[in-house]
Amino acid sequence: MKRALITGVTGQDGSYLAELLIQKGYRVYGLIRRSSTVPTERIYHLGDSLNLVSGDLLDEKSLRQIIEECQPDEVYNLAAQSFVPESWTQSILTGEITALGVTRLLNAIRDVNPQVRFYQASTSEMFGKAQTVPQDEKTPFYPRSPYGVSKLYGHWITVNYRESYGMFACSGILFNHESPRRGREFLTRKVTYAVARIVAGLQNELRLGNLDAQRDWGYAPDYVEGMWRMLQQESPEDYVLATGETHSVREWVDKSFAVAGLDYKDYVVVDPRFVRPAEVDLLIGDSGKARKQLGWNPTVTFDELIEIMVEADEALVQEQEASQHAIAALRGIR
Ligand code: NAP
Ligand code: F7E
Repeated sequence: MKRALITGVTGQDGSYLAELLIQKGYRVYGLIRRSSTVPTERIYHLGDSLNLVSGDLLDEKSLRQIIEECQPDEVYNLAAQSFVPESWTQSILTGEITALGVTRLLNAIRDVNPQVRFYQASTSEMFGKAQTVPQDEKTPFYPRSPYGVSKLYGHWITVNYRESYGMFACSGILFNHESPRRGREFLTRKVTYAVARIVAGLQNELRLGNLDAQRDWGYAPDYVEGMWRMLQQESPEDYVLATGETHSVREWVDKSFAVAGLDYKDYVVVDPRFVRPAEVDLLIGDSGKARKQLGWNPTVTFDELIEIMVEADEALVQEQEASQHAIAALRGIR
């Protein structure tokens, strides 16, 4: 039985990757950081098939202990401060987790078992002010946020440990990927959740920032499959995963409202509070290398992704409303 450790297991990708590896017969360990609240909403359904271990990317000793205890064959480093706007307000913390956290984890692996196969969650945000269109593994980087800069460090330290110490370390340069498990602060989910609340009569306005940015949006479960495939190759390499299509934020908004039979212009207000100090204007990936070498292909189209997310949020809002009503009824309020 192969053993895998996933950092960031409570996040969108971590939860899908844990499901995938459990399904493939792995013994899966998920690193979870100490919190006074319970951040296990996305992995609760996995029950005892997922083994939770306590640690933090800020604490190298905890990482070394975990590698010693779990003896993983593969480590997937998905943990990060991943919300771009927050990286301006918490720039040092973002660097500590998203940049230096990678070195801490690589050091721990190297000390305990340098044969471990390592996946680093790199990002299209490293292309930032994109120097070529589309972007592939050879496109020069030009990050536009403290998050992008931190991820670029994580990317290069992964390449460097591969070249310096012969470690099996891969960097997956993933373009935006979304799902009903996406955090509600990210654009796609912020919009689909708002649409569901508007349909339910709970909200009548949605405040957004720049509607003109363009992104290459795919479906998260497809992307975790690509991560796994990278670690099954004979030699460690870096790969871009992307759909090869780009769409504007406005298009995402327009189509999400249209799925519910609404016109976004009746609800969306542009609010400068959500405009970033520096924007990534246009991302579109060329994943030709991954398609050829990994046999990887995205399976969900842009329109299908929007439908999946709007429908999931409509169901979620109905569920939330029903439980609110049930609680209120129990208290004799209604
Ligand atoms: P996410 O939902 O924001 O999840 C981030 C995870 O990191 C959470 O489990 C979080 O734990 C954990 N984490 C944060 N700080 C930590 C620390 N100090 N120690 C240990 N764990 C910590 O992110 P995602 O969308 O799943 O993305 C997964 C990874 O891929 C991230 O590294 C992201 O930057 C990268 N990426 C994402 C995309 C995308 O489109 N989704 C594209 C390219 C790259 P808590 O639950 O405790 O907060
Ligand atoms: O923004 C614009 C915003 O926050 C997308 C992370 O997973 O993908 C993600 O980073 C676009 C940007 O994602 C709002 O300005 C307009 O142009 O959903 P987002 P992101 O910044 O692309 C990459 C690949 C990662 O690696 C990151 O970890 O939408 N936008 N109005 C808005 N965005 C947000 N969040 N909120 C708005 O109100």
